Amino acid sequence: MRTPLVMGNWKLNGTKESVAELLNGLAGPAAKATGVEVAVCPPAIFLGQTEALTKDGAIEFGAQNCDLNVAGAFTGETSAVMVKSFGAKYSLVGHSERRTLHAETDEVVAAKFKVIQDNGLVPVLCIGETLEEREADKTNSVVEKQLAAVIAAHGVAALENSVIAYEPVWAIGTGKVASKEQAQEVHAHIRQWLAAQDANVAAKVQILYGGSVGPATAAELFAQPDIDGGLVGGASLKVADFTAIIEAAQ
Ligand code: G2H
Repeated sequence: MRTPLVMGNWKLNGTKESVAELLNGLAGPAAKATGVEVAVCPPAIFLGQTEALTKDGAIEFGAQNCDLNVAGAFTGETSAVMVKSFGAKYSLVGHSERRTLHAETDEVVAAKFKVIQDNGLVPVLCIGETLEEREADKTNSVVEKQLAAVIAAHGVAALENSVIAYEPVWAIGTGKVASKEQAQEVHAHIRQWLAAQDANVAAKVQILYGGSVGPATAAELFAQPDIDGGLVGGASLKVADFTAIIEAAQ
């Protein structure tokens, strides 16, 4: 009942030329894909180009981050209003690289979640534990705390019109993908924990897995009952790999 979503997170990669090559290369495979939503999150500077090259609607797109403010004296930032004006559907929020490299706390992430949603975009809320936290058996409590910050600020119903991406930090960009069992266990926990608060939200919300997803691992991950697709970094930068991952979700 939940449509799988395969979303590329390009991070800080690309040039005008490589973006054109990648989007033109993905256009055919995305148009042919059935039963799966395809999206990419380019760096903000490429949003206009992405809008122009995805006119057929087969590929949705979003930002990787939005500022807390929608306009004003905030040099270097990008606002949800700007992102929306390019026809974007999504914005990532709380990616672990933002949390660690830009000191975004749970509270900041919760506030950004609301700004993104209030301006007509679907927030893709990224959560996940570090290796240290996993080894200390804190995985469940960490993801609960990250979700609880959004729920405390905006209510559980706010998650209905959002996507959750579970990305164990130890699996991000490391080549160490969580096993299908490890990922499913956390996804199921997230869904059950949400269901205790709102069964409807828990049943509807797409929970993506992220962390070194590649063509070799995508199918078994996506076959898990509580994994509704993937947030894909490195492998989303290659037409052949991302195409294979889209196919694995069908
Ligand atoms: C996790 C993921 C995309 P990668 O950050 O968000 O990146 O697939 O390169 O681990």
